[in-house]
Order: sequence, then structure tokens, then C-alpha cells
Amino acid sequence: MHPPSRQDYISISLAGQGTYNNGKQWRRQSCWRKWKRLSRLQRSLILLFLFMCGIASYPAVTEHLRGLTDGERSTESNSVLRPVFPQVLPEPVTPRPEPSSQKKLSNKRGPPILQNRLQKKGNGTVAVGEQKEEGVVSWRGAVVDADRDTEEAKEEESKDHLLANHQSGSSNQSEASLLEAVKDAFRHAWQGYKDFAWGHDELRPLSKSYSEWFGLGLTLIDALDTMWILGLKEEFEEARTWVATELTFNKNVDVNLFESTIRILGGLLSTYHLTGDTMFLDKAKDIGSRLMPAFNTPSKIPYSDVNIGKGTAHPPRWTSDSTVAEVTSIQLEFRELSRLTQDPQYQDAVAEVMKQVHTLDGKLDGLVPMFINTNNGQFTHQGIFTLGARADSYYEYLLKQWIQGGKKEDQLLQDYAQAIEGVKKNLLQKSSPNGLTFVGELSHGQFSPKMDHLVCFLPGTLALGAHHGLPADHMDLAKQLMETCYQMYTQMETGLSPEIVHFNMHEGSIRDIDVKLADRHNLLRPETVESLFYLYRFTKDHKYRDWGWNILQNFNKYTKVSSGGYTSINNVRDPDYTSPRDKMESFFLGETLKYLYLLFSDDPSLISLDEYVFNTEAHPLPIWPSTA
Ligand code: DMJ
Repeated sequence: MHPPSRQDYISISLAGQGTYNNGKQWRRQSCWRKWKRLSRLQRSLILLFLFMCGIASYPAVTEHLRGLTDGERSTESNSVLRPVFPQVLPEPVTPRPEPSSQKKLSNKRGPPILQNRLQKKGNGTVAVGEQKEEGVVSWRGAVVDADRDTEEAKEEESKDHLLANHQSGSSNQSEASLLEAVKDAFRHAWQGYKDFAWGHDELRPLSKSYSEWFGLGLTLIDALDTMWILGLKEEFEEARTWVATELTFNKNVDVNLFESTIRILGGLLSTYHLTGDTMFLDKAKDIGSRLMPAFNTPSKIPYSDVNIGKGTAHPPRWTSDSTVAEVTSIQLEFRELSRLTQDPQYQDAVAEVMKQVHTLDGKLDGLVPMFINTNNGQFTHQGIFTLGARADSYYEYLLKQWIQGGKKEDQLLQDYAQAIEGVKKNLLQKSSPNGLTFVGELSHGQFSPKMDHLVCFLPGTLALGAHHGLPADHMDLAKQLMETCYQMYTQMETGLSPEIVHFNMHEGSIRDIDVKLADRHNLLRPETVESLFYLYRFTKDHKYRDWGWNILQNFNKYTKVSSGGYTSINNVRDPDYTSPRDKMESFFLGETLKYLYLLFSDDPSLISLDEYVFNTEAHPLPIWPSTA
């Protein structure tokens, strides 16, 4: 079914009925004549309208430029925009090459709705969901392919629609049916990847093609342990064969140290542990050793990028800085590689980073800035503190390294505990009117009520800490933040969270959460369902499952592509017009669906949290035995 055609823009027609055969000159004269004919009142109204449009778009655009987030390292990498405040964010990411066989999609930025809605088709203006070129139609935001068998598509749509409209939760369903729903979602996502992107980094489900980042089969590797945990043996075996026979790291390609560590090295190590198959360990050793040149810097703080074929490393073109979260969130994986290979070089390299960061000036009550210089080893762009992009997993890995090492490394624990106190003191506030607890940001002493979806890892990490003996008030805070993260979903018209929200703090506000135009996208991110998994494991409170169930239904309703795969969307605020982005991030299979499955499982021994610690890409690594 096609959505009713909509007029989502205001048209001011200054041209007359005449033809356009005299070119630009004619148009300019005609417009000027028409303008002169308007009354003073009419002209003033038009000018006022244009002025208001300019004012309205300014904050959203500047915020968007300033707020390039972690995920946008990968998703917006084609952009050449520079941030407005270069002292905060030196430059966006390295462009990712698109395969030449693919049609280039527009990578324009700016308010996504306007950008996509006004695409011309013949003489008319159509919504992107109506575009037939790529075989896509949109029905109440549910994405289906035009070339799909109609009956089959209708049946699936109505199933999703029914489910989404019965968001009473998961309580009246058996554990088996909940687990099966996640398996269905995985199979559907996998089918799309298999059909259109096999062996490539990411599926582009609408254009039925793929995108490359490193050219290393990122989605396939990220998904290996998820398939194992979900018991999808056939799919796993096929993927294993590809890894064994096709995957090679002997490639002249620049990879991001952090992303390839958490997704590739982490994915291979965890699959090795789950399966006992040494082929995965051999591959892990190969990529691990190829990443080591990143640490050859004057300060030993690693560069962001490594050429795994040439053995050379370098910072981004525009700076000699690395991101703090990136250099401090590779430790679990490198430490484990050392333990398995009995070769200390990996652990030594990442321990040196932690040692230096521990002693650095420029922290605020244990909170760290977002950048660190690879020449002098000092923090740069100081004075800005966030639990979101570029700092987030620093905090996560303090706690998790401590757990991984058997709770012996006191410095890690102290840094973590101090940072949580720092969060409470400097970043925690309540919204109005409903008093939602949220984590904002601080910029040179100025508080901003901005919270990235990425921050929603924090309830889970706090709960994990409390489970491992940290103060009980960490659990209280975890529960409050969990509620807030869920509200970020449920208060949106699609029931899916945007990338970034702003909380209202002034008395008399009518709603707690605002979303700027440029922040309305959803990238199928895992952080909220990740935290729901921890909260449910530790409390057994069924509301967390219900919440996860509702989120899954909304992913199915608004992001599922019927010809296979799921897509990120641009607009969580309009169920009729979600504006799909045509990209399935590898973490949807690596993390989001895995955490949903674990959330719905009542078996605490399925990846026991007393035996495993998840890396930041949801790959479980063993907690070291006490003799290690
Ligand atoms: C993942 O790659 C990891 O979870 C990372 O720590 C944060 N960003 C994405 C998921 O949102």
C-alpha cells in the first residue's frame, strides 16, 4: 500500500503561467516583476517567513555539525563537513570507499526529511518511500520491497502491525516464542546479507547491495558468535567456511584500530572460546599482530588507523589526536590475545595506554576529555565531558578489565568508582515535568542537557558493577537511567529512540524530551537492549523484558525490509515517513539481536555473567580463572 501523497513543504510560486523557454534571464525578470507587483504587506510576510525558516534551521544544523557521534564515524563517513567548533571536534572521519559497481546514493546532510522528501520524479515531488527505482514502497513506515510477492508481504506486514499494536509486553508469551521471534529477526537480517552482501562489510538492504568499510566481511565476523548463541548451526557453518577459506588480512587496506579490534578481533576470540575451533584463534592472532604497528608512536598512545597489509599506521589526516574511548577500549581483546598466545606484547601495549591515562592531568572527578595526542600523550580539547561518543567505553572498559582480570587490578576499580562519582556530581540531572534522571554533558563548566543514545550502555554497566560488589546505589542509578533510556524509545512516535535527545529542565515544560531535526535517526543501535539484558538478568523484573519486546516489535515494524535485512532510518518521529537510510550496521547482528535473545532467555548459564565479560561489541570473553 502506498502512503497518501503528502504536501510537507510550503510552496511560494512567484513565476507566472508562461513557459520556461527563455532560460534563467527570463526567470529572474519574471520573478522580479512579480515581486514588485506584490503589496508591501505581502512582501513583508514572505520576508518574515524566510527569516523564521533561517532561525528555525540554525540550531539544528549547528548542533548536527558539532555532534558527530561515534556511530557517525561509520555512517556519515562520506561527509566532508567540518565541525563548527574545531577546538572540540577536529575533523570527521576518513571517507569509506564505496564499491564502484554500486550506485552512489546521496550523502547530503542536513535535515533528512526535507532532503529526502523532495526528490523529483517526473514532474512531481515524491517521498523517498514511494520511489520505485530501488523497488521500495513504504506502508506506515514499515519498509517493504515493491517486487516482493504481494500476499506474502501483506501477511508479514499485518503480522508486524498486529504485534506492534499489542505492546502489552512479553509476559503472556512463552520463553520459546520470544526466543523464536529473535531468531526470526536474525534469519531475516542474515538472508538479506547473504543474498546481497555476502563477504562484504555491510548490507544495503534497499538497494540490495553492500558497502565496504575495511573490506573484511565485517557483518559476517560480527555475527559469528550470535549465530552460535542462537543455535543457528547451518548459518554458522556457512559463515565459518567463508572465514576459513575466503577471509584474508593480507590486504593493503587502512582499518580503524578500535573498530577492527572490537568487531573483528573480539568476534574471532569469542567465537574461538564458544566453539573451541582453533581456526578462529589463528585468524585472531593474524589480525591482532597486524594491528600492532598502531602503537609505534612517540607517546605509545596508538594511532587511529593501521594499514594491515603494509604494517604502517597513522593518525587521521587532519590531526595527531586519537579518541580517548578508542585507545582505552581495545584492552579486553589485546589482554585476552596475550593470555591465549602467551605473548605479552599485546597486553603490554594496551596496559601502557591505561597507565598513562590514569596519571594524566585534565580529568574532572575521574571524567576524561574526548581526545588524546599521540605525540605528547596529553589530553587535548580539554574541558568537555560526556558519557557519549568518544568517551563512553573508557568507563565501560575500566570496570570490565577489572572483572576480566579477576578483580585484582585495584587501580582500574578506583578509576571506575571515581568516574561514577564524577558522573553523579557533574552530569546527572532530572528532567521536567516527569523527573527522568539523565546524564548530560559539560563544556567548560556549562551543563548541556544533551544525551546520546550511546549513553544507554551505562545502566547495564552500573548493574554489572553492582553485581560484582560495587555499592548498591549503583544499581539504583542503573534502574533510574534504564527507565530514561526506555522513555527515549516510547516517547517517540515510532517507539524507536533517536540518536540524541535533549531533556527539558525548566519548570513548566510540557514534555521531558526534545529531539532536534538532525538527531532523529536510529541506527539499530544496541545500548538500550544491552542494558535491559543486564537489568533483567540481575533483577528478574519482567518489565525489562516487556520493554525489550516492544523495541523488537518496533524494529520489525519500521526497519524491516521485506526482501531481507533491516535498515537504519532517518526519522523516528514520523511513523508514516521514517525515511530509510539503506544500511544495516554490523552491530545489529553482533549486538542488538544477541542482547535481545539473551534478554528473553531465562537461562542464567547462557553466557553466565560470572564467567564471561562482554566486550563493547557484545562479544563474550572469559573472566580469567584465578590461577591465570
Ligand atoms: C558499537 O560498535 C559498540 O557498541 C561501540 O562501543 C559503540 N558503538 C557501536 C554501537 O552503537
